[in-house]
Amino acid sequence: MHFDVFSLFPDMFPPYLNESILKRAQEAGLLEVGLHNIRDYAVDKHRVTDDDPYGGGGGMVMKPEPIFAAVEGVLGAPPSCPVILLTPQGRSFTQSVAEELVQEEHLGLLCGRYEGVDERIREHLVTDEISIGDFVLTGGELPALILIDAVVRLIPGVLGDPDASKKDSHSSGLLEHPHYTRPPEFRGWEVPEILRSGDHAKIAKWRRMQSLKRTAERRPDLMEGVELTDEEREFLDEEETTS
Ligand code: 21W
Repeated sequence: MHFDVFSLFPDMFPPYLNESILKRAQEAGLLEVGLHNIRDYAVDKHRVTDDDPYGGGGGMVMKPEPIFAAVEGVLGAPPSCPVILLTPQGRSFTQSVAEELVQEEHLGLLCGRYEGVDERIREHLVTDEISIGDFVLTGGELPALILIDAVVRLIPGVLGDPDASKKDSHSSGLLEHPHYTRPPEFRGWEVPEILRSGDHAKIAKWRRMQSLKRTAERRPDLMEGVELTDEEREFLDEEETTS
């Protein structure tokens, strides 16, 4: 999969992209990320990329010319792939959006700064707008990294276990059960006996019940789409009345 990122701060990307799983994905030829500095496409003497808003008010707006030149220079005119603007006004990024985007071979990611981009960029260059959540950041660079991270781990072969991403809590629709590793006792706190019993059917059932209990407690909104057996429903009712 190939991403081309357009930003005023492309140096923010390599420190994250060049570690761990994303580094390995690039070494394996499963991921390619082109980093493009929008300022390199500004042709005036001072290479200006922003300007005052028409109509007045504070803040600066990213100018259209350098962004069109950068995106069309790299991706063609019109661009040969989707161009996603990271913006607080975009549709919310979720696991299902990540699953949709991993179907694409090539994506352009445009990172805004300041108060935002000239509206003509949205109207005539960008094909999709994505927000990573309802909080205010300083720009689209971290959102672009988050999008890349979530999408790349869904590319077959990127995670060690080919089915690893299918076990994700957000794919099953439930939060995960508790995890334990050695030692069996730490500061007097023991690992649940059942996990050390070797009885895999019992362990699977315990994990399912823990998953349901956690999800019901912490994310009741996620329980909407979950199908429960009679036994699971009774267990949850019991948990609710005893806690
Ligand atoms: C933050 C740009 C605020 C524009 C007065 C009223 C990309 C982002 C961003 C940013 C504004 C994402 C204002 C979640 C985010 C991003 C920078 C406009 C200014 N002044 N997802 N409003 N959160 N943020 N507000 O911030 O570019 S995806």
